[in-house]
Amino acid sequence: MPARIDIVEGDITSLPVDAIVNAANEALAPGGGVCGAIHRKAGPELAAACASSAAAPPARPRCAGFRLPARHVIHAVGPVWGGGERGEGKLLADCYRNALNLAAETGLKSIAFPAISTGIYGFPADRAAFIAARTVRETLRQRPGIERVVFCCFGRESYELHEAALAATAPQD
Ligand code: AR6
Repeated sequence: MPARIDIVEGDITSLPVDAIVNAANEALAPGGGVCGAIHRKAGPELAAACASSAAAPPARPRCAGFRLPARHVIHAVGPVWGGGERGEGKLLADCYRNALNLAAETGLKSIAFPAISTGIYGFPADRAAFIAARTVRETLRQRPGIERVVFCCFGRESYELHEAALAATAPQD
């Protein structure tokens, strides 16, 4: 059965899924935005787990969820928007693809994404939603173990952009 792709509007830290994806920074340190919200709700154990995985080569970007309803947190470092000529689109696609691949390789079935890079990192939200929708659809075709992907949108505008992006990338019958 093909995976379900849902869009929800709200706070990703309330979702009881196998993994939520964190829009992280390279140091995997608690920051602002969705990252700050995830760390606050997970508790200090998440920052401690991040510190030890950031220090251990190769970095292991999957942690337990601790006090979150999600079982795991997958850290993805999105690109900082610099005008679009610095490979930002490919880097953003890599975030979605790598997170889904990691989830599939470790047997996770449901995963929720925030709109990576579209806050503090300044990636245009409409382009980002399209890249997210296209990359998730492409990757799911190769990853039958994943049953549900959630785009967790913070606000109505983001919800509508993801709705439009999913419609624009829907497979033709
Ligand atoms: N649930 C879902 N989405 C949220 C939430 C939430 N609780 N809070 C914010 N968003 P951002 P970035 C949305 O800035 O652009 C951090 O400090 C938000 O509206 O969190 O990738 C990190 O540590 C936006 O649509 O991430 C990095 O340093 C989206 O999440 C840096 O910011 C992403 O916004 C990463 O910047």
